[in-house]
Amino acid sequence: MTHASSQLADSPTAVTAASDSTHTVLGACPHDCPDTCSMVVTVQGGKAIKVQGNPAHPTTGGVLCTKVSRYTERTYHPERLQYPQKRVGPKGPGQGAGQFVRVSWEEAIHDIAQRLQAIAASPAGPQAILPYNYAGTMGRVQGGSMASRFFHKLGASQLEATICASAGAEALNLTYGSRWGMHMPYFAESSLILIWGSNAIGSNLHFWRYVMEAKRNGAKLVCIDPRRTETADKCHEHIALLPGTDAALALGLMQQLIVNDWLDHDYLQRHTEGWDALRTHALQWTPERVAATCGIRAEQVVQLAADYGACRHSAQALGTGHAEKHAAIRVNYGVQRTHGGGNAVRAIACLPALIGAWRHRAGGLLLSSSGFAPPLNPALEGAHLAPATPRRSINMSCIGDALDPLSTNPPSPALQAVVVYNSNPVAVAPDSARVKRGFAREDLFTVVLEHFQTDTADYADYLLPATTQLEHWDIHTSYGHTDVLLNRPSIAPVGEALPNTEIFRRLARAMGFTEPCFADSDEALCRMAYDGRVDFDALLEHGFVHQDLPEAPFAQGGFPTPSGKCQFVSPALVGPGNDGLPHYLPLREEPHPANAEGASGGTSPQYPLRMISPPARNFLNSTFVNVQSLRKSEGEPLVEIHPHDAAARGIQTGDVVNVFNQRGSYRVRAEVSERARPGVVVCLGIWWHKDSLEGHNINILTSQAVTDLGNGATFYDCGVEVGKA
Ligand SMILES: Nc1nc2c(c(=O)[nH]1)N[C@H]1C(S)=C(S)[C@@H](COP(=O)(O)OP(=O)(O)OC[C@H]3O[C@@H](n4cnc5c(=O)[nH]c(N)nc54)[C@H](O)[C@@H]3O)O[C@H]1N2
Ligand SMILES: Nc1nc2c(c(=O)[nH]1)N[C@H]1C(S)=C(S)[C@@H](COP(=O)(O)OP(=O)(O)OC[C@H]3O[C@@H](n4cnc5c(=O)[nH]c(N)nc54)[C@H](O)[C@@H]3O)O[C@H]1N2
Ligand code: SF4
Ligand SMILES: [Mo]
Repeated sequence: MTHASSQLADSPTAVTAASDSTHTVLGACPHDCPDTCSMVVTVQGGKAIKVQGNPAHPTTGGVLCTKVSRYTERTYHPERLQYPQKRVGPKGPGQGAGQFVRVSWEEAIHDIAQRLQAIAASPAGPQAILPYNYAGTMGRVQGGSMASRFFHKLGASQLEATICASAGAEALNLTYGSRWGMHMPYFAESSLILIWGSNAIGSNLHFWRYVMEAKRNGAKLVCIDPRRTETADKCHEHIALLPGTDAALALGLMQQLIVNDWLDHDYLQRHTEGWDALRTHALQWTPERVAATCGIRAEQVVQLAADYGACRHSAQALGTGHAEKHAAIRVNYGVQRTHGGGNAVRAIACLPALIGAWRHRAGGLLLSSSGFAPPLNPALEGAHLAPATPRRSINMSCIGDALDPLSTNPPSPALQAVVVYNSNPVAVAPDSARVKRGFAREDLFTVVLEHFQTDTADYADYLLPATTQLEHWDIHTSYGHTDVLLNRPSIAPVGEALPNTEIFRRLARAMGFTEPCFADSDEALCRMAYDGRVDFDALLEHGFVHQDLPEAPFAQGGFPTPSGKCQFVSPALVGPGNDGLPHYLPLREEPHPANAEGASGGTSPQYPLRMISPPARNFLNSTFVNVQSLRKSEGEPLVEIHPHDAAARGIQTGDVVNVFNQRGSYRVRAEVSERARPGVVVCLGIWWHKDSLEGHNINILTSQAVTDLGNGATFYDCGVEVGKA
């Protein structure tokens, strides 16, 4: 680990200064975004007045996205939760419901501890308690640490973290052995960039800066996305394939690389495993078959393969001064939210090895860089406090099933308490009718740690005010770049808000947990997270440290798999009925009755449209939806529908429509637009249920079925029909 170089003379430093002076404090953006920006917070008279990008941090480059530039508006929002509250009235939103009274911290902590203790001591035992948390903050300290220690010591059920990235993560682990990939800055040197299942301008802005640099240098940009996004607008080619068909496209590219011999035979032979089997498999995917499967033209497949094949490397050419072209793939999580999402990522992840793209730092693929993070100190999470007997895990993507009193497959013992922090499951988890019915259970004790009264908070028995990133310490790694960042508090907590850590510290004390680790301070937690492996003094001084890592991680192979090779065939998957190769698996809710899977109940001909619901640019999942300036930019919830599909249903822009399927009905205004391709409707962003026309957001329609790998959520595998309301 090297120090950050202090490039600027006026590089900002943290000051804990007199209250009326102006000073700046270095922080880190806490949001679930691959960019993990370094922030400079300007504080005047004890109030944060500005949040800006740190110019000294290379990937941040002094720029934040619009959302986080508005961080002070969110922090000082008039609806910010400022003191602990206890529900009086019924659970949930609506008339007479969602009502709370103010209580003291002492009362709240005492009462919650008593309730949890009673459940833990009952015959059901502590596994009737479930923590539900995700990436409201990506910080290691406010996102884990004290809370993890608390739930380990308690012996609560564990939460299987699948709602976002587990299919793709598992796919990379199986193919490369870890979540490694290209470094973002080297995309600036690439000759061909495939932006595959990513709306980079909206959700990975700092990566997009490198893409723009490559474009200026003559690179060709290809966007592979069912929706014509703002990113697609700026690329040279847009391949608007049907959702969930990416594996077919990847296999079709391989077929063309093989028949035209655009292969790096030396790389394949030295650094890959299972090539003969993959070769035979891929040869079945002719451009015509791919075109029919993906809903695109065969020429698009042929052209893309030719562009990719033109970047073939060879051991001989490298180092001879012969100009090489470098093909880079930025694949993102958009491709892994369908039934076959894991296989799709595996198929795409094989491509760079076929042409030896990994030989140069400007070639290869990036999904996640999180495997490059220094290993976390296990003591931070306190796994040693856990009971010796194994505990069950509850899949967070199926929280509806786990809580719903009408569930046909309820967990045993039944869940009696849920403690929610850093997440808004009522808004973000699939199949929300069942999620809501679960959280509405009168016999469920629900504690929510939050900044705002979210959809989930409406169901809380206790609603506890948490601090924001400006008010607490934290330490961060990234899944886009590879630096480590420190966040220092810049202001005192708003109202009576407390950091998650402090809330769990107090709960631990009230529960009688006496281990000394429950007294660690937040700064101590930051110091111990990567102790020894990250220079904490450098973090304090610069806000970030850079890790020294290989520029081209797989240039000489060296994949962290058991064989050291890129695994086209995954030995871990081989078994009865599984050849271990990446396959195209149709959507579970595939509307074509002709599909082979149809016979086994996979078709839903009465729901002929495929719905996707990717991120909105001005929101971060369900965060920022209540920030007025951002909501104004985003407008209102919409369903985008292609003119052909709209005409067939007599729908015009501005009409209120029902989008519906077997799980529910979502009332929303239609926008007739060619941003949606035929057969696909698009609903951007996770609006709050309570802000939508009939009190339901998009997740009223999505399903709790899980992906082929990693038990992930299948948000974009969702058959629907649309009709005028
Ligand atoms: N502004 C903003 N930024 C965000 C977020 C946000 O909500 N708002 N969310 C953050 C989080 S939690 C995450 S996980 C990441 C998400 O990061 P990504 O998954 O990269 O999300 P997007 O950039 O929207 O890209 C998803 C794209 O995939 C497309 N897509 C949908 N289905 C398919 C498919 O089957 N195949 C292909 N090829 N494309 C498909 C969608 O149309 C969309 O344009 O972004 C993070 N950044
Ligand atoms: N239909 C559909 N649904 C989706 C997706 C999709 O593409 N389509 N995307 C999915 C994905 S990729 C993800 S990652 C999930 C995201 O789901 P979540 O991780 O639940 O993300 P958010 O909706 O941003 O909610 C985070 C909450 O944490 C709170 N929070 C932030 N910081 C703190 C803190 O320090 N302390 C406490 N106590 N609270 C804090 C915020 O106020 C916010 O309400 O949603 C998933 N849901
Ligand atoms: S949300 Fe992403 S782009 Fe915006 S400031 Fe945070 S890390 Fe940077
Ligand atoms: Mo996510």
